[in-house]
Amino acid sequence: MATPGSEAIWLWIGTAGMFAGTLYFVARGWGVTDPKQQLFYILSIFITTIATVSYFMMATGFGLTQVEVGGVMLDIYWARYADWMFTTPLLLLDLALLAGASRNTMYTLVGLDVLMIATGAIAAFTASAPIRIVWWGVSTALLLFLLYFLVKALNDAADQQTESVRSLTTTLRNMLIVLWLAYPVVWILGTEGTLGILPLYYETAAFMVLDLVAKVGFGFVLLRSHSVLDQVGQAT
Ligand code: RET
Repeated sequence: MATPGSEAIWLWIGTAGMFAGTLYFVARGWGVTDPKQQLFYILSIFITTIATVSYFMMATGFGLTQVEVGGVMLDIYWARYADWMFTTPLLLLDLALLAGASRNTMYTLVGLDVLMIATGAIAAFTASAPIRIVWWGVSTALLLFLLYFLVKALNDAADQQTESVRSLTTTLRNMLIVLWLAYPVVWILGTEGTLGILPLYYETAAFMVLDLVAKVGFGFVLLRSHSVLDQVGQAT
């Protein structure tokens, strides 16, 4: 267990933001009785609850460790990877369920995603700088393939949806693509990438903003209209 530096401010803001998002989803979902709608609330609430725990762990230093790379000690927030390992599959499930994608599509998306996060975590813990970059490349390749597969699978499912479900699916899909592509960029520019471009303070701020938009922002857009969620699974 190490002590966070000045970047702790962003981790506390992240904790507060994830907690506020959780409370909002719980309050909004309180009276929802339709099981189909409840499932989207359950997923969204778990996503922000896991992130609240993870941010609190990081802010208090439990989620922080150090890795020696080329004689330099890097501060590595390992709790991020534990969070992402669970929350990114849940985000993909949210979108796949909304789109009415098949079970096989869901398994494939989750499988690719778990591999992407696992290889990203290996990158973060590797002692050799060049090998870190190789793992980063493997993880990024998996992300690109995942996004390609996602677009294709959602397109294939599109003709079975009502117009408003299709439009919400497209909005969330586009949000997901833009936000998720930013993660490997922040990683490689940040301390993990060992190129020394983005100091830990700014990197932590960037991940915090991305995490908040990708979880709370995504859930907010998803749960905004109950009448749209009502139409999930209805053919046009
Ligand atoms: C890592 C390591 C380097 C390569 C790649 C990565 C991708 C991470 C992603 C994370 C998404 C997180 C989300 C969190 C929600 O709050 C692991 C940084 C490709 C895509 C959406």
